Amino acid sequence: MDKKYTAEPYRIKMVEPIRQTTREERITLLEKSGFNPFSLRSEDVYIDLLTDSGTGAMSHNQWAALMRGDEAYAGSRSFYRLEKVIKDITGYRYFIPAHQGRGAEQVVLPQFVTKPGMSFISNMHFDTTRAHVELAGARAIDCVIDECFETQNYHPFKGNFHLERLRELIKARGADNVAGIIMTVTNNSAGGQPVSMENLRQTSDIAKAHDIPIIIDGARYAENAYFVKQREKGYENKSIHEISKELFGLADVFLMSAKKDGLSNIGGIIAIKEDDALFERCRTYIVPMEGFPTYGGMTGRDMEALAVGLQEALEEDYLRHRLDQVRYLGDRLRDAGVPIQHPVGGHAVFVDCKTMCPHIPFDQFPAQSVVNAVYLEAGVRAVEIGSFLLGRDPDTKENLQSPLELMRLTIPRRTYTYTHLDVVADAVIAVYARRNELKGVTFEYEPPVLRHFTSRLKPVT
Ligand code: PLI
Repeated sequence: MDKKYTAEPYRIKMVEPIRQTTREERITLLEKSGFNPFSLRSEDVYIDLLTDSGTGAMSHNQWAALMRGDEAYAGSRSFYRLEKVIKDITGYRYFIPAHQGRGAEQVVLPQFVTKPGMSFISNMHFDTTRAHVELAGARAIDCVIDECFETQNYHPFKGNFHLERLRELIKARGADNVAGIIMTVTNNSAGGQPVSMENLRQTSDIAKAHDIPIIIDGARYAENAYFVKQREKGYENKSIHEISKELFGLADVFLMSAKKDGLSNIGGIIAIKEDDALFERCRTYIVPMEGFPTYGGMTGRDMEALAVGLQEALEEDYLRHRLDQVRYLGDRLRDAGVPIQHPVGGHAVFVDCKTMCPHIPFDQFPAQSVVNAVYLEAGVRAVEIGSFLLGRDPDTKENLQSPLELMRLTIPRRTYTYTHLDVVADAVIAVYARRNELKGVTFEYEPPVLRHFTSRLKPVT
């Protein structure tokens, strides 16, 4: 393992105490949570790796920018400042704010669903994106390369579209039944895996040849651009800004959960390249759903913080450290034999719990068992991305089997140190050592939708 790591490109100005609990306390807390760490109080978590969404630390410049917030209902100065930054980054003509990524999805995606029987095709839909596709009356089809599911094998761009399958899908369904092609960068659901520019270009060419709109789901577009710079020939000497601009040039619409690479605690972005009619429709819909088009559910101060955060997230010193933290945790686990999605992606280490615990069947949720064991071990909260999250077939009501059973150790931006990551690694390695003793879980209460958030579980005896 490369023991060296990139030191923090920042120093600490303010601290937030976190508390370690005892194992006895955690046994009680986990039981009370229904063996579902979503129901834990954050103060009972020592290191919180549930998500990188809205959990990052803001810089002093962001905190200072908050004070400039103009809270005018209409025409806020803060809106115009943010609009300028977004136009500069994307090169697009139009911007509408939303309260977060799913707010942007609920306004934009239905605009492309013009008749029954339509589908969106993505390398991989994130769960809220899938939900909004379905709520709009369309189907969500994933079309990622097979290497994405081979966790132990190296591939530099496991988020890539399967181009041949994409062509076949368009042919089989008919281009006018494809509502849009959604490029998820990075591909969150299978490991924060990047998509190469070459693959994005070819995907864009296919879409354009069939007159299909292209939408970027770019919550982590800056991390993707950094991977392109590191791994793709011809991009070594380009800036992250230039690489990102090239990505935006391939698409028609950019949707973003600004809670990730916007380095903000809240916020969403709708940016439209040049389609005046689409912009007018979205501007109309944003009002009843999110708010007036110059705030869209955000406060003026949050727009100010986002305007600064978007620019900071493109800085190479920041990105180098950010991705090296993830790499460091991944290396520590791999060196100890823990199976992970390899190579690690941009925002998290994904532990392959199907390989780790083959004795636990998919419908007893092996990754959820590992998540619970890691909490008991050290108060570290991770999240299951597998069959528990996937849910049931809407028709048969049978549990769907996910191709991967993953525990996501998601690293918030600028928040934890390498020492914290050592605590995480030690906990996961300790759980791995006694993986054969882990037992599955089953339902005590199962809600009808998005069950992973509020289910109560119990260990299988
Ligand atoms: O959580 P939102 O509504 O701001 O964004 C939804 C969303 C859209 N696309 C992608 C790729 C996401 O990762 C995403 C949210 N992700 C969360 C909450 C996560 O924990 O990964």
